[in-house]
Amino acid sequence: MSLTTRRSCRLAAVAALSLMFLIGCSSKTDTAGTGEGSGADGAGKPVIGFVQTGSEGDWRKAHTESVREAAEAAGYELRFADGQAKQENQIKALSSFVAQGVDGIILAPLVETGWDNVLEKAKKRNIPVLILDRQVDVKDDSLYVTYIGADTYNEGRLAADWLIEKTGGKAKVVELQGTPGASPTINRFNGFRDVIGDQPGIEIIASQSGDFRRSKGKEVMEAFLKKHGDEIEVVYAHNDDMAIGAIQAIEDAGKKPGDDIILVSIDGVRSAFEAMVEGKLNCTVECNPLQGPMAFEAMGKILAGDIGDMPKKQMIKDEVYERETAKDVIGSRKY
Ligand code: GYE
Repeated sequence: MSLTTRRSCRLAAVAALSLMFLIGCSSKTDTAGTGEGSGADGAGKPVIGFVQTGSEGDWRKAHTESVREAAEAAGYELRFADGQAKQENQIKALSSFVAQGVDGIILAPLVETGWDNVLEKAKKRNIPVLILDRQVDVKDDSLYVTYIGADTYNEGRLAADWLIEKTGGKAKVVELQGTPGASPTINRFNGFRDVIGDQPGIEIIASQSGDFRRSKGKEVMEAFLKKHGDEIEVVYAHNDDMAIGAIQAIEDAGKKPGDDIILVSIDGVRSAFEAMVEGKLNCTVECNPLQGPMAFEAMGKILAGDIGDMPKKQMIKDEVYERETAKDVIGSRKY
């Protein structure tokens, strides 16, 4: 689409939105619905709509902050939409950003599937979409420009490698899964299993979703302890928040987390390092949430039309941290 066509489309969208406001039908998807024109229409800064999953835990807080800060540093106007853990909210916010004619969209998708229709809308309007943090499973890959995030499949593998090393390949494990259908849940589930597959001594005796939340992690762990009691030797949690919830449940049951029950989780947030320093968490596999700078560097290139050699997937590298060395590194952690 030519620049003039895009601009007139944008103006049409702004006009349509103004009409919506006039007839008293304002969009309630929080800040997504400001209805102002984009930078290209004269307001100055390019406008990016950011659709976030929600605010399920410490990792997400750091992620949102990183995107906000990077947008400001790179001179963008960021319109923020909080999906509040519902895909339908995220889809509404995306449609609203398309109607506003923003210059670009960053989507952190709650779940992997169900995005084809709304992404087609953005494509039709020539609005580039960058997928951040979690992946999408769409029929047509040209519906987004690039994906930037962690290699969550590898994180699952790293957690399993660590566990085999730690236990000599013998353990009864309970697993706290993330949000059902989310790419990190699927990948951390599969990555872990692909590594323990040839370890007959490692057995997953229970596995359930704790929705990446501390409170839910505690609740599910309480149920696991009730049902399996002393049988449980290891907790594998798809994120640190759920592991911290599990630590509380283990303590409430009169056991010593980190010693009576080994815990390995993923993210590497500050509270996990604190738990490791206290000896209650044994290992965390890092998943870096500070993805804002990479996202805006890519967005800058996208808006400049410089995407010739841009990879479809841009993965951030992660490290493994153990409780034995946590006190030496906690001071240098950035989130
Ligand atoms: O591990 C978890 C958050 O999508 C990789 O989402 C992210 C995950 C992260 O809720 O803590």
